Amino acid sequence: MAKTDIKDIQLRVVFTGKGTKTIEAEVISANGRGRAVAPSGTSAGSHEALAFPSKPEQLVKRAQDELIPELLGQDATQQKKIDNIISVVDNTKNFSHIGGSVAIAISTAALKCAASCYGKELFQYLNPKAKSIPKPLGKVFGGGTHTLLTTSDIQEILVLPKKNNAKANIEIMQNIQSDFGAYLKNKKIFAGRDLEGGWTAEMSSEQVLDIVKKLADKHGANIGLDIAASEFYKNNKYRYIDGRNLNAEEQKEYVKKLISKYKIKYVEDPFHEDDFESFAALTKEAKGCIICGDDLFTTNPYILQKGIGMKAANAIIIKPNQIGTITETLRTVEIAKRQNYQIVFSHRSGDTCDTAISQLAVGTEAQIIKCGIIGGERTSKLNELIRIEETLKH
Ligand code: 2PG
Ligand code: MG
Repeated sequence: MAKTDIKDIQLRVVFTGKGTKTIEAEVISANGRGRAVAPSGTSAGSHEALAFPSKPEQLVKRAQDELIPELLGQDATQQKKIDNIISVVDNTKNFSHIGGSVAIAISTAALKCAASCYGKELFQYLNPKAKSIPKPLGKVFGGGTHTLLTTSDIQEILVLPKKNNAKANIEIMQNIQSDFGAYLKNKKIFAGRDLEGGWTAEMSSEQVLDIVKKLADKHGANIGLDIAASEFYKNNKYRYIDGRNLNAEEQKEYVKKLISKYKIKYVEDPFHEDDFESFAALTKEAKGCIICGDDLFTTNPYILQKGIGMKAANAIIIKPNQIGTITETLRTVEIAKRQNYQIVFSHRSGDTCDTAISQLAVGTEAQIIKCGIIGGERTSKLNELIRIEETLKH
């Protein structure tokens, strides 16, 4: 048995920060090992891999019976082959047999095992030439399905700091977050935290944006939005809590108004997940703004190709668990880069302290990483960026 051959794979059920169960995988070879946990989404796109077709415990049992025997003895450095075996054993289009969470946990753990066999960090193993750190994009305020307590339909009001240094940028996000907290306290606004540690309160999106804009200007950041519009699109209209029911054209005008009023630099999912036409129109009209597809593309190379053909968006969210394997994730990244789409690696609202996305973001030379502001399981990913930055300087 070669030193990089897989000699054991362990699977277990663990928890995300949201409190839901998920899958952890450990892939072990003679001289390396890798551990990875599948994150899970709340506002999941309908074209994503099916994370949990059965209970997590049943998925572990199924993988132990059907998948792991096929993977034992395989070379951990042969990522494509490993991912192909996972897909063949699953034998569905969206991992609805083996489970997307099992697939991405094993696939990522195999990659980490391969990197550790060579004594390298994942980003270096993936790309020895990688040398830049993505800018962090962090959520200050949560609305929509990420919270119980809000009058903001927009799921995420984000900030994108302007410095070229991970630590300085993380500090800027933190300062904005804590100043926003001070504002809430001062105004005696009853507030809580959303699923990703963002503030949440009974405030409208525009009330929040008025404050965040001032704080972003003060600390040196731009503003971003994840509208997650599929979540409030019902019977052909965007249905806002304040009673507005907007058609696609009106939604586009409203988003454009927000972009110009608050000088917004990043807008994710401004329309529902199948409306490529409106994405294309906004991308054309909102010059200079990053228009990013998350639920629109679901990290799927075929759906991305369709978007490229229609000129929909100029950036893509990359969430490995949306597509289920590292091979397909990297394929989507390559296609996007060839078309000059910006790459935005992203966590999920149900996440853990796994730091793979920080490593993958650097390894693929992504421009942006969206993994929240300091707090809970987001801290691990942000601190990992600081460590990687230090490695890159030496
Ligand atoms: C999103 C994400 C992460 P979820 O919509 O971009 O912020 O949320 O994981 O719930 O899909
Ligand atoms: Mg999103």
